[in-house]
Amino acid sequence: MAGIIVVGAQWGDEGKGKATDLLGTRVDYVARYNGGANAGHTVVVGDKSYALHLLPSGVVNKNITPVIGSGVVVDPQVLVDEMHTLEAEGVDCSKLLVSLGAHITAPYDRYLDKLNESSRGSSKIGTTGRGIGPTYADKVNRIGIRVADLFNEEHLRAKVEANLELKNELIEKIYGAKPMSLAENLDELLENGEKIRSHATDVSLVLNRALDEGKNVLFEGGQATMLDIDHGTYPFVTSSNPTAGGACTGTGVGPTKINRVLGVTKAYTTRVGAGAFPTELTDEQGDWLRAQGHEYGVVTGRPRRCGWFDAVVVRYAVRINGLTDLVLTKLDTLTGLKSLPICVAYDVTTLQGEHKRVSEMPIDQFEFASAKPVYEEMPGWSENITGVKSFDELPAAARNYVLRLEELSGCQISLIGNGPARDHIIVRH
Ligand code: 2SA
Ligand code: GDP
Ligand code: MG
Repeated sequence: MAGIIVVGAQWGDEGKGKATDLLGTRVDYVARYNGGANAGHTVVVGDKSYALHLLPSGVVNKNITPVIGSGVVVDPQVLVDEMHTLEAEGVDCSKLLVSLGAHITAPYDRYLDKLNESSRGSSKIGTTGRGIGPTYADKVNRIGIRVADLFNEEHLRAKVEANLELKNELIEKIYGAKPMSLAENLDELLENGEKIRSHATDVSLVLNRALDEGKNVLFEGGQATMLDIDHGTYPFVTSSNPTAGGACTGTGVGPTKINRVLGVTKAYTTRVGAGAFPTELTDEQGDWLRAQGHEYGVVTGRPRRCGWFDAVVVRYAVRINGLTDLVLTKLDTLTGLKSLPICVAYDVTTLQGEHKRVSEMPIDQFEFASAKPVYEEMPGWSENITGVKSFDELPAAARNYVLRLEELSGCQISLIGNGPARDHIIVRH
């Protein structure tokens, strides 16, 4: 029996899709546990690149059963489109299982996400516009619509009607926008509901039975630790729990069934959306990293903000998630730099005006927003390292950089990504 969690250790887009795909040869199920159509997980197989949003990255491996847990918010339109696109490319999605308890994103959620963002002026979160916040808000407010609700027209109509009454008041009175009709919500949900009906099941029961039978389950997180609603840089976060605990609540599997927790981190840092980012580079150096690393959003195409490796962030992720291993990706992107700054602490100002140096993540977001990075520098390397097969074959400077990140993070770096392809990986442990 083995439960493995893969979680983002920074602000997302660390390469979780690739890590999940890599481990896929050893697992029977891959289950998404949080987030929704805001996720963009890239899997490169041969000369094909798949951008997955709702489907777990394991879907591209025919031996794996892909699963969507109840902690995920499912936009049925995105799910149906994504399955359709993948099927057309020869990827079999017939084994997909979707929790009957997962909440669904309705057209009014997508609309409200966009209206809410455009009304916030300078305090925008920079959401993906996929209706994530409004869907989770309804879930917590106990007026959400779940997958099981899609399969009875009368019941669904009553729920959508009641919700629309509230939403349209908000849409018209607060946002001054055009209200939505029942038909434009209900028709889409009913039509897509029919298409996912055969996939809907009790995911907790399936996964627990599989684990009890000795099968391996990989829990794939969307977004990342610093975007966690409880432990991230609130309010500049997503509305779910991408952290390891979310894997249990988001699938109905207990923590005693988890054996390993893998945190994925880039060899530098990126963030998409608003919020403080202490090591951000807003100069040509940042542009260089964005160009080298092709740092653009997989969902929205937005340029990602780029900066140096932040050991305060990754050490925090090690603690919050109880990481057993780190997967370090994109080491190859740093090739060609003379010197590599690593953030080891922050100089912060408290709300009371006190200045201090901290090496642990400030929970107070006022303090975090004031953080100035304290750097140490490591020498860079110029040799092409893409596809190098063993740690010992890396240039000494690259090895030393990895060893220092490991030391500062407080967790073993077990896998090192040195290129986008499936086999661009160095296995250390
Ligand atoms: P939301 O849409 O309500 O979840 O947005 C809230 C914040 O969470 C961030 N967020 C993300 N950050 C990184 N990657 C994500 N997925 C896409 C990708 C992003 C894209 O893989 O590239 O295409 O823009 C993702 N999803 C949500 C978001 O930027 C907000 O800061
Ligand atoms: P995710 O959201 O964490 O799954 O990550 P994304 O797919 O949004 O972004 C990661 C990007 O980095 C994708 O384009 C991957 O193909 C690419 N990638 C992953 N690992 C590596 C690596 O080690 N080197 C390089 N050059 N690219 C990588
Ligand atoms: Mg992504």
